[in-house]
Amino acid sequence: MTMKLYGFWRSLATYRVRVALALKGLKVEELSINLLQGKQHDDNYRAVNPQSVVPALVIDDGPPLFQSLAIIEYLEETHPEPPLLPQDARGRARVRGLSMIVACDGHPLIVPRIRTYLEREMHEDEAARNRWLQHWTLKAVEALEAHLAKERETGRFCHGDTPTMADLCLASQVFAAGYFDTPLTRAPTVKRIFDECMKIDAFDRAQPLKQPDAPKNPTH
Ligand SMILES: N[C@@H](CCC(=O)N[C@@H](CS)C(=O)NCC(=O)O)C(=O)O
Repeated sequence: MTMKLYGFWRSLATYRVRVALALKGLKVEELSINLLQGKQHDDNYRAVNPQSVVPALVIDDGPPLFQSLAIIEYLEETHPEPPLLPQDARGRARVRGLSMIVACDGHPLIVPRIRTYLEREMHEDEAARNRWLQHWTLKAVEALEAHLAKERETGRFCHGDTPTMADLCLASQVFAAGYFDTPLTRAPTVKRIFDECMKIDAFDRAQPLKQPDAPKNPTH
């Protein structure tokens, strides 16, 4: 089996998939699509993912898989060990819910195409755009915190004592907070779980600045 992951060093959705692949011990060839240079809009990448977003995962000569949560669920079904979803339906609903706070509600508001639209179509200046990015980043962090701090299913990780899909999403959201100088002071549980995640090699090695296509002296 060969796997090709189309991604980009600072892509948070790619990060989620990269960690899932690493946790499951799957080897993948990574192909960098430079989002800062707009390469996601090139015809040859649109042939892979017509939405012009990363990640996309191509397995053997099958059709590309797209959307990070769908890809992670596919990996979970085809490579169940170690599990990234709980055994019980209620637990799976909680993990998926936490994941979606990030992947469906928080993250979509801060991606390059939204930032470009705010700038070019809405004529928002940089200060206003930064307010937007920080606001929506913090909202997702606070929503995670509200669940994690009070729910008894929270353990060393988001759901119990082993990492689940929710932790991949939480970690990606904390990288977003880093990109946009969003303090985590009001989210101590999120910060604690992030620190636990980063003790695991798969989370650490997948992090944006450790990718081969990351710049040596990055600016956000
Ligand atoms: N919901 C998608 C998000 C995909 C997405 O927006 N990816 C970003 C990078 S993290 C991207 O490629 N953006 C390109 C753009 O906005 O032009 C997922 O979870 O896979």
